[in-house]
Amino acid sequence: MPYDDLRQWIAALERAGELKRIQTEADPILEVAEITDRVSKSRDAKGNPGGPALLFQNLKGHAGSQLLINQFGSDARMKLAVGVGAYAEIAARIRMFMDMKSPQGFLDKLKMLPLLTEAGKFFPRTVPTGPCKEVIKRDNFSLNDFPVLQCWPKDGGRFITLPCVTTRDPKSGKRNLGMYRMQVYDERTTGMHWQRQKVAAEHARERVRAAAGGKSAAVDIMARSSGGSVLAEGDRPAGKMEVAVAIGTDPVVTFASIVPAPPEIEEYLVAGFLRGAPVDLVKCETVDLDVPATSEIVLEGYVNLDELRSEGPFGDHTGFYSLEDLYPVFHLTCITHRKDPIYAATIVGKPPQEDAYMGKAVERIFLPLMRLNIPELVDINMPIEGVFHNLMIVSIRKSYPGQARKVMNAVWSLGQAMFTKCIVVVDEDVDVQNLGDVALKVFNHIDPERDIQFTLGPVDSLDHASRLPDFGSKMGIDATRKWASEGFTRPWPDEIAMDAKTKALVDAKWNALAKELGIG
Ligand SMILES: Cc1cc2nc3c(=O)[nH]c(=O)nc-3n(C[C@H](O)[C@H](O)[C@H](O)COP(=O)(O)O)c2cc1C
Ligand SMILES: [Mn+2]
Repeated sequence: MPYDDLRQWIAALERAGELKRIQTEADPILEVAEITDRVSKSRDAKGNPGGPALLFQNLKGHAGSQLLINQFGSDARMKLAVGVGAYAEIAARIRMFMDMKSPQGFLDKLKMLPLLTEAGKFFPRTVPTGPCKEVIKRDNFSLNDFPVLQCWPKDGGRFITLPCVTTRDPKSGKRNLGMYRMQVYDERTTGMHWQRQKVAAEHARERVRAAAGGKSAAVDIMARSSGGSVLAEGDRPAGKMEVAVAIGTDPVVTFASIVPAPPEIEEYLVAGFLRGAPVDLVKCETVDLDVPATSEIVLEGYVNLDELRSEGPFGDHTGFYSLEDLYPVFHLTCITHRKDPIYAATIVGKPPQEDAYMGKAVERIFLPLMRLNIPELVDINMPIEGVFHNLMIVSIRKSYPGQARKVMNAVWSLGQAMFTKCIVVVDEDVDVQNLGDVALKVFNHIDPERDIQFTLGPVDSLDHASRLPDFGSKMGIDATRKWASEGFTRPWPDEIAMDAKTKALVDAKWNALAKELGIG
């Protein structure tokens, strides 16, 4: 059963023993982060990492406020959020829809009806009103009313860390949801950290292009003072772009905000698919956008197309601070919220933290979709310490010479996978989920000079090592076994394995031997 809102989700977490209420006073400045970080890095009685979700109920300076954090912060909770026991269930549902063939006759059409009926449930619905309108503040509102966190000592200030930011594509009218952190500048102004390769940034660029009368095809609206924009600072056209932000939604909507959906696909549809039920939306008060009806808090406002402001630093999920840079500025025009709103937050920092489990869910759910472009893909692993964009290990079924390099290029061309700094390609007999197996085979099998592929291209904005911000090099390692058709003619050794007969002999003696040796 899908959760209708954050409160149903909190109740479900509590029933599952996955939530702890914290009555001890905690300061949203640094203290909540330190507590949550320790919990994230703890293990339960069974040795599972992540700790429980935390509902802080006694926040310094915010009497009566509640703050939810670490809601996705374990494998079990992330699966509970999307309502599955295993991500393979979602992958199977995706495949079911992808496998749809054109019906050949009446019977085929009949068989397809249940699928089509199910698909009908995915589309969001607009409803007249909802709980997020219980309190509407068009004036006298302030972000200081909420226990917004400062996560790390050198952060530029307080940041809204779990915002579902919605914008509209001026051309197609489609709505996007993206999670882009927001630095609180004052009671009614924040930063808007959409990185230039993300969908909301493109929505802004579309508006700049239109306002510039098509003067420029290539506009970097977030050009640093060092340059990089075709439009000089003074030439940027004036104009506004409406933005709305939902904080504290049902867990699937929040999760949908981080999925790298193609720009043509509304995340509300993704959320509907994952929930198996539509997301109910309500119209905003002061902007022409829709937000989930049951959101705890909604911030409405706009971004000026010609305004940038220094944002950061911010302790990020790389384990390092992302540096100060110029980003758009969000001006609030209205806040609506539920009575006694629950503020939802996360912290990012050295892994593992909450976002690691969200990333793993994305990895598993997107595998069947990646196979649409890369059919030879067997499995992928983005190890948590690789912080998603630094390392992707992929196994492939190799069928022709040079295929590993084709796969690298395919990954680098695939949406946000373009940011992957290192790709390691192995044959299908390597278990990419077993990093020991990967290390053994990869480093045995490569001739480094021959097997490493470098390329240049866009890199993650969070990469602090690239030669330039957002632009740098990437590396692929072809660790597949090389073929004669690839110029490798030396004999290839067999992998060591004991023969079955000897194994059976030792199996028969093993109980006695294990006792004698004192091993399990
Ligand atoms: C906790 C968290 C914080 C994030 N913060 C940002 C951010 O500040 N800026 C950004 O561009 N992406 C951020 N992301 C990643 C985006 O949410 C992700 O790339 C998403 O796909 C963007 O949506 P879009 O493809 O519709 O642009 C964050 C992800 C998570 C899980
Ligand atoms: Mn999107």
